Amino acid sequence: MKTAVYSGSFDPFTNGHLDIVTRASALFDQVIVAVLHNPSKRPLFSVDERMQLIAAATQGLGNVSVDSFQGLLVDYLRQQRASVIVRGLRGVSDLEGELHMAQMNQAMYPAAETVFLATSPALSYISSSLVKDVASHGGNVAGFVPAAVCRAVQAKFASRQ
Ligand code: COD
Repeated sequence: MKTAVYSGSFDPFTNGHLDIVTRASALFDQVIVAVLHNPSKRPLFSVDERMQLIAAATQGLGNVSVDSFQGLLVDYLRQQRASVIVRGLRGVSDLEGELHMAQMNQAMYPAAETVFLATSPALSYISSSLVKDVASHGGNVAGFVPAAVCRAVQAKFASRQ
């Protein structure tokens, strides 16, 4: 049984993230989408909100589950008996940071491999931070995020005005 972990901040979960999970679910027996709980950051969505939105977006994928973690990703992998870290690569700007993260994780936990999936070209410009920026200025983000995320993002910014 090959279990892969797709970890991230997912604040919020975008169509780019969904594309990576969908493709990873075809490669591995089980995929856990793991939301980092980072108390030092002030996210737009709480961990619970992010988990609910990811669960709604991935409900059609039978071997995908959603969880959260705190601390080191490699400790979470050990705990879940997972052996693969899935990451998405949007372009060369992602590469150096991602490479160092993969190498550090490998040094700490050699039993795990990081697998990079190249972003689908049509989705490579989408990022959580740009989605938040567009929505904060009243822009429509329907083309960039799953429908439930779009409603939730719009509601967040409407309640702040
Ligand atoms: N298309 C495809 N993939 C995408 C897109 C897109 N449009 N947008 C983002 N992605 C990919 C990213 O490249 C990434 O692989 C993944 O989706 C998640 O992205 P984010 O931005 O939500 O999450 P990150 O990159 O901030 O997540 C970082 C982690 C939480 C994974 C990392 O900080 C971590 O593991 N922290 C735990 C502490 C730890 O172990 N530290 C040591 C690390 S060596």
